[in-house]
Amino acid sequence: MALSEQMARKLNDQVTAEFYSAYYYLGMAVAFNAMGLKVFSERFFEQYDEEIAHGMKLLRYLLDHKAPAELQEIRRPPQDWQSAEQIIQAAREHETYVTGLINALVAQAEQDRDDETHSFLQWYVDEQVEEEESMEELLDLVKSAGPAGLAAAEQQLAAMMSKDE
Ligand code: OFO
Repeated sequence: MALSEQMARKLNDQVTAEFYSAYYYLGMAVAFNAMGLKVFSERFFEQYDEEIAHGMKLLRYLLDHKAPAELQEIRRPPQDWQSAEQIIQAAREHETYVTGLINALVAQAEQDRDDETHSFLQWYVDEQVEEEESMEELLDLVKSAGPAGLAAAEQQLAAMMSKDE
């Protein structure tokens, strides 16, 4: 089924949102690196890769449906982070924001009675549940560690990351 004009436009906007998420997390990876928190930095480099994959999957969906695909500007991400907790809190809030964007796409698919896109988007709905949980877990980790316990938090995070591999 051909995508509606609104759906094609919203999916294009979501490609940009995913690439912006990648860039947003890349800025966080660089900030963690500057703070000497190498494991947190690595976690956010990985998140960058995931967000690029999310954007690519959407772009390919547009191309597979012969819908117009237009690459948009990606804005500069914030880079003046003050603490690990501030970064993770912002990442947590960002994932909630992205969940709202995905829900709006699902609503558009329902309005269009576009079952194929609705089912395609289910992957993103599930992914958002995982990403919100994962950021919540990181937030709990930095909050319970406090600024003095970040070295230990890095060790815990390294263990969590190797378990996920
Ligand atoms: Fe693409 O899931 Fe995070 O933002």
